[in-house]
Amino acid sequence: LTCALVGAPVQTGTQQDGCIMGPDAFRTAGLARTIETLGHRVIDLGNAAIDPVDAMDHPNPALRGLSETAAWAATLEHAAFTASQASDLPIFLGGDHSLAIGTVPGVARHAADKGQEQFVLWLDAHPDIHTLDTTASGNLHGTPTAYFTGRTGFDGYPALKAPIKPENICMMGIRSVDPAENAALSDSAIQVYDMRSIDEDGIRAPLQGFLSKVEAANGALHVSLDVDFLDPSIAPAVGTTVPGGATFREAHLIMEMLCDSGLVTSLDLVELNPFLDERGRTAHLMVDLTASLLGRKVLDRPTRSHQS
Ligand code: DIR
Ligand code: MN
Ligand code: MN
Ligand code: MN
Repeated sequence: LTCALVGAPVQTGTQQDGCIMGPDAFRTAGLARTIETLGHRVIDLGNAAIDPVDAMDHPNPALRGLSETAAWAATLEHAAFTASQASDLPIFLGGDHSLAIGTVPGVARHAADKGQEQFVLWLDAHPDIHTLDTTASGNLHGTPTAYFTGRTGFDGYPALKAPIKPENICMMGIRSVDPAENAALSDSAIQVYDMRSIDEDGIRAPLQGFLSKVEAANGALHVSLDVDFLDPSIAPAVGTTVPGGATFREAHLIMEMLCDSGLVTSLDLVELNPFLDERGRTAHLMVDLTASLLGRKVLDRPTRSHQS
């Protein structure tokens, strides 16, 4: 495969500074080298950037970073679309999770051009399904899934060319949901596997079910991996840790199954705040998870080739 690295040093979607260093922390942790060791080609497209923006008004006084975040949407949509054309697998290095307002629409436009449906696997403690009106924290990293599924109330954001169908989204690891998000999820066809469901049934059957749907539709699959999907005991470098997250093996098994499926066409690595890390530990774990997704394994097992 050819993997394209796209740095997205977005931190206007959060309260705490530090995600701006995420892309370089992933590079420092050896992401490119690790991927090359697995027999793939890596092109590093550098970091995307936005121009200075004018302030945008909104009736919700809690909102912060609105104009900058809306500007990132257009920049990253374009970067994601271009990187999808230039590679088999773009990897977006965050940056906070608001970057998915650009990466997901960009890869979805590429899929639509190829006549493919876009699917999204959302690995996160949070569903990030607030609108600009419902967010109480005002942190826009809590809003991307609402935007890219085409919910209203994102005035001033780019119009969506290829909104994601809720039934094409699978969320896993969820364990922190605000009341307005709960209402949004119960009204929607998004498949949500919260931590209780993972405790009870594991990840294998639900993930296999979702991957079968993607395969049957001949779809493109975007994986959005938030550091806080992982338990804070193994991944402390994130501003919004929530206890009771995915274990080391649950996370690797997901990546190994994704690798075996050959279905993944793009990946977000988000919410890493290197300032909160212990000697790059979380960055290294995220790199190792990416390695499992791209073919690192203990024993030889058959793997289907990646669709391009
Ligand atoms: C909370 C926390 N739901 C909020 N959100 C996120 O601020 O809206 N943390 N996304 O990653
Ligand atoms: Mn492609
Ligand atoms: Mn998130
Ligand atoms: Mn999260």
